[in-house]
Amino acid sequence: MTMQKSPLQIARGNYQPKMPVALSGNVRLAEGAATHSVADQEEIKKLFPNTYGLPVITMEPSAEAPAALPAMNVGVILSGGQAPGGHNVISGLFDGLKHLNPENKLYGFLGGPSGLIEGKYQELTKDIIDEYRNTGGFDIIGSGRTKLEETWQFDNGIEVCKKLGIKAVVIIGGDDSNTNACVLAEYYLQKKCGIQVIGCPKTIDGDLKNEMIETSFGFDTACKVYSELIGNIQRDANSAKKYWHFIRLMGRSASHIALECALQSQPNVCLISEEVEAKNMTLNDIVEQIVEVIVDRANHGLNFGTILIPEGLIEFIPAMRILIQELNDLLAQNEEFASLEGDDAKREYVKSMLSPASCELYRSLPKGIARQLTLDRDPHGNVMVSQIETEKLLIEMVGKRLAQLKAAGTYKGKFSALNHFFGYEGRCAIPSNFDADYCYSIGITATHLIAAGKTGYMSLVRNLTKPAAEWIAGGVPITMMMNMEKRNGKMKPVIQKALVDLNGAPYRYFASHRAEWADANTSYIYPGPIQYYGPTEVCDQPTHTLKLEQEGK
Ligand code: FBP
Repeated sequence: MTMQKSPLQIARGNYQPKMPVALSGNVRLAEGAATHSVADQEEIKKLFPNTYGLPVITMEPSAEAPAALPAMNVGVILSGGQAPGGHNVISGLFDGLKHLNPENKLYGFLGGPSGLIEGKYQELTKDIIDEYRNTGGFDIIGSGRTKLEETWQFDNGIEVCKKLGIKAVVIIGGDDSNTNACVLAEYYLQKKCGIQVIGCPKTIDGDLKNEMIETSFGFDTACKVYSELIGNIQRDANSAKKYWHFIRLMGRSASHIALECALQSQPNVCLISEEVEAKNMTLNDIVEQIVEVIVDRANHGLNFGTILIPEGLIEFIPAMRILIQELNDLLAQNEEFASLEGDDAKREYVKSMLSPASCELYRSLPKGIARQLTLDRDPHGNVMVSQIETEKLLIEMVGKRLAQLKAAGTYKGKFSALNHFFGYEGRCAIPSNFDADYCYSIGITATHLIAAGKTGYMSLVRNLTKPAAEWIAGGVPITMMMNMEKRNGKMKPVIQKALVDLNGAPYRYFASHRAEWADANTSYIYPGPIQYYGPTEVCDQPTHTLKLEQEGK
């Protein structure tokens, strides 16, 4: 059965991603100086003797055609949460491979990393790839969150790759998946099995970025989708003038998405988890901050507004963090807890095991939220913050506080609140031109790294605030991004996560404007939907975050 398509889907199928000049003809790889990990250099060097210290690579245009290479097979894995542009990384890989040698083959491992371990795969042919060019989603081969960490998994991977004649595996994932890519690359070098591993920087959360990686793919599209929705809500709020909208946004621990959406839409309040932590704020402090804005606007006759809440907020409130840590330890492989029937029994058990301070906090939370805090962790040990309805918790607490103020005669407004959570709405959107172009280049770049025999590298495309023709492509050793962190009670080498930098230009811009956005002169921006065709200033703009970080504007 042929897939039915909208006119936009059909048009996007024919879109030609814009590419850096350096990737459009023959390419040579230039190597820089040896690198070091971002921290804990001695430990990381010891753990990664074969992949530590490799040079950064830059792709340069070359007048010479590359030496003909024998045909090769490559495997690709999509790992973790969906992010717009994943299909374009795969199309870039496919086109790059076929350009090098039409006999080259690309295999997709199905359902994430488990596809490699279990030998579940599909050859990706031109017909398949053409169906998915410039589309959102990860449905071409599916994704999964299986953690690649055990030797038996790596060894199964060798067997599967040998069977398929696979020379290299490309892992498209976030910080945890790329950490695994590096561990795998090191193991395969130690085993001398000849299988290369290349990572690609994916996540809507925007927290996989550093000195070399300017942004992860998907962040641009997801933020544009959420900002459109926030803008629409703001226009509705400004028309009806009767609701306060509490909008929680995906993004895991980091508040990059909330911050970017605030820069795009100028809401009345945007909470930034990293600031909450730096100021050691309690839940009550946050409530007071929101209440102050609501009361002030009510004094001007405005009983409406928008409040953005990063989904990871709860983990950054110091007392909550302690509670969550205690719950993590308590729930880790706890069969007694798992065997309890019903929410009440579980709640009583948890209360009996917590420290007195955490127990008090746990008891003070609405039951629904307390239950959400005890839901299963993901395979990397993370609390699934997307399941915790912080926006409802805040509505309840703000409502109670306003009622007190009303009773005391210091608040005369009306408080009617609506809750929203935007996350899944943006993760599979049709990639913006930025993400479509960026991802295609990431895929092509990965092919060149493979052809040059590189392993333990992340495919890199930078200079992203410039037109695509001026982008710089290359590779960065994954060990360069690593440090040691405590995971499940043990120190482990991991890619350092980038949280919002409170000294960085995006946050500073926000902090210096938020008072204007909060006050009675409503200054909402209505960004409107992503545009794929039209003037470049409408269609090809990167995020405000990227522009502020790279160019200070
Ligand atoms: P990645 O870190 O794998 O890119 O996932 C991003 C994310 O969308 C987070 O923002 C969110 O908290 C989480 O995935 C939700 O996970 P799930 O898809 O398993 O519900």
